[in-house]
Amino acid sequence: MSTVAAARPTPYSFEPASTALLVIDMQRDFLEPGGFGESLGNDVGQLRRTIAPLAALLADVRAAGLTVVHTREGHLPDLSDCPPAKLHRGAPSRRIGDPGPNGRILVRGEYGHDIIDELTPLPGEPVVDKPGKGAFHATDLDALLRARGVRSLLVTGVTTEVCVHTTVREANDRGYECLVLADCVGSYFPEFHRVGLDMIAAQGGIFGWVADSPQARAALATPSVSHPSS
Ligand code: TIU
Repeated sequence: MSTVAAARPTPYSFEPASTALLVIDMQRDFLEPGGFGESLGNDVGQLRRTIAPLAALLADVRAAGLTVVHTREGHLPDLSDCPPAKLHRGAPSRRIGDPGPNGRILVRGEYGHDIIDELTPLPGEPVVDKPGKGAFHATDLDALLRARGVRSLLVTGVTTEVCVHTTVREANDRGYECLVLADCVGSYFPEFHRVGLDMIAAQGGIFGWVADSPQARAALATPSVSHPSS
């Protein structure tokens, strides 16, 4: 058993063998110019501070042998899985499916849809393609996690108040215990980031727990003996 004592609102304990690191949508389309994030009017540079701590966490998690699952938001080339309201979002001529410097915006198989070089998945690490904001909606993520016996999720990626929040809410309702790592999630809006994290930990941890990644890495490095509650 590992415990992140400094997690809020209470210490967070997890069994590494039944824990997965979830890396949400660290795609060029959200982190680099010319993609979906920028087409919505956002400063994509806001998200880059997550890359270094996430790369360090990923290295430790891989070394500890935890399950690692990556997700990518995007759509089929014919856009048949993209709701009209989502399709019409953003600046005209720079919408989902339109050509951009990294290929067609938010379309599966395009360069911009793929994960940034710094966080490239290793062979064997599942990459879940999702059409929505939540990683459980219209995907096999739940089945994939259950097949591996995963009960706890270390949650990272972008953006804090959109895909991370939606996924944590979905996971919480499915019984997963989520620790969101504050320095490894990012938003285009610093205020939404801060409040988004507060919302997760408020009301006694209504959706989960929040901590910084160095605290989680320290917990992984110093597992304690499990004391089953009576
Ligand atoms: N727009 C925004 O903040 N995010 C998204 O559209 N997708 C994700 O968060 N991945």
